[in-house]
Amino acid sequence: MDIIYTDKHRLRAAKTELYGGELVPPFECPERMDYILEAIADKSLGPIIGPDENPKLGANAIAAIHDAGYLAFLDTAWEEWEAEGMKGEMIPTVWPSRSMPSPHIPNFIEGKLGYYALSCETSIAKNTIEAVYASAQVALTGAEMIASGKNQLAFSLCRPPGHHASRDQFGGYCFINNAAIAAQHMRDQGAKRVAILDVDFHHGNGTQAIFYDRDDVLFLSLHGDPNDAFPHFLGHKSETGQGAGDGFNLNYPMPPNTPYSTWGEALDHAISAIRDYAPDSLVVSFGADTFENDPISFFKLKTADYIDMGKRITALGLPTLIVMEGGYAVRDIGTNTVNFLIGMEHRS
Ligand code: SP5
Ligand code: ZN
Repeated sequence: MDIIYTDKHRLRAAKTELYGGELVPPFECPERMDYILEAIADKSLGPIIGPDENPKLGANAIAAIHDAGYLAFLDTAWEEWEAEGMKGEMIPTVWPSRSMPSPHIPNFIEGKLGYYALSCETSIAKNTIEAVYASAQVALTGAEMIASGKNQLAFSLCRPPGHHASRDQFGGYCFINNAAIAAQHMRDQGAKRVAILDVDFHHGNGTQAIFYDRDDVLFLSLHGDPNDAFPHFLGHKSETGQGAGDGFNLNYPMPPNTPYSTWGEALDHAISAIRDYAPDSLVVSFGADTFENDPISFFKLKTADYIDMGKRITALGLPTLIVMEGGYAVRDIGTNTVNFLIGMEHRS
């Protein structure tokens, strides 16, 4: 399977994450990619190829999915922060919260930071945005390979991840929604319907919000119940889409300690919904944070389960782009991710 990857992810090297009232080294760290690459080499998967260098590839998709003001904020955020003499990394301290509805966009960087943030564990640091755009390019290159018919399968090894990023908010370690821009690019290149299956432990709130009123992109997410897990304020079963998108959003929230047997039943349900939708292509938002030893998550999937997961999804027989999302049990992320890829390669 072609694997799209660039070392530019290393530019995303924040030193801080606000966790449990302390500033800790971020769970979403560069070493995640090293362990995945090592496991890929061990199993001789590949080839590993760099992203397309054409800066226009997928530019329309990024502009279609994200708000222009948000993108402009990301572009200059760090400079504005430094210019104010701030000593640490960018962590928001104020939001337009429920008691301050209908906000204006402030001029001052601390106000803008809160306006465009959906959570505050995701510190913005120097060069973060360069890595974000490189990650988007990795996603778009994979989308192009599927859309052009060159590939039936491809793996965009994106870092930073994307599925928590909405049209105009970053958070949950995400800035540009890689899966969403990939799906949009497939649509722009002629796919009539695209399905996005999100199997990261966390609900793909950004992806859901982006496509919530659309029927040309079916979104399905299996995740920790938002009553108990990040992002807490989206991902309930009752959220099924609106307007033209009514019926085209499917959530499968599951409780703490869910084993693969139960998780797999939800997967089978999602797979049959995708089959009924009959999309031209599939995007899988893959996170390895469903693993039993993930430090911030609570499902109980085991290493061998990822092979079976891949086999079940690939049985759909759809042209499929896999996009990397989360996974924080760093020593096991390589084996678990590669097992999923091996399962995905079982095609008849
Ligand atoms: C892409 C992705 O996987 N993003 C995840 C972002 C999660 N950020 C918030 C983490 C808060 C975790 N609290 C867990 C308490 C466990 N004892
Ligand atoms: Zn996650």
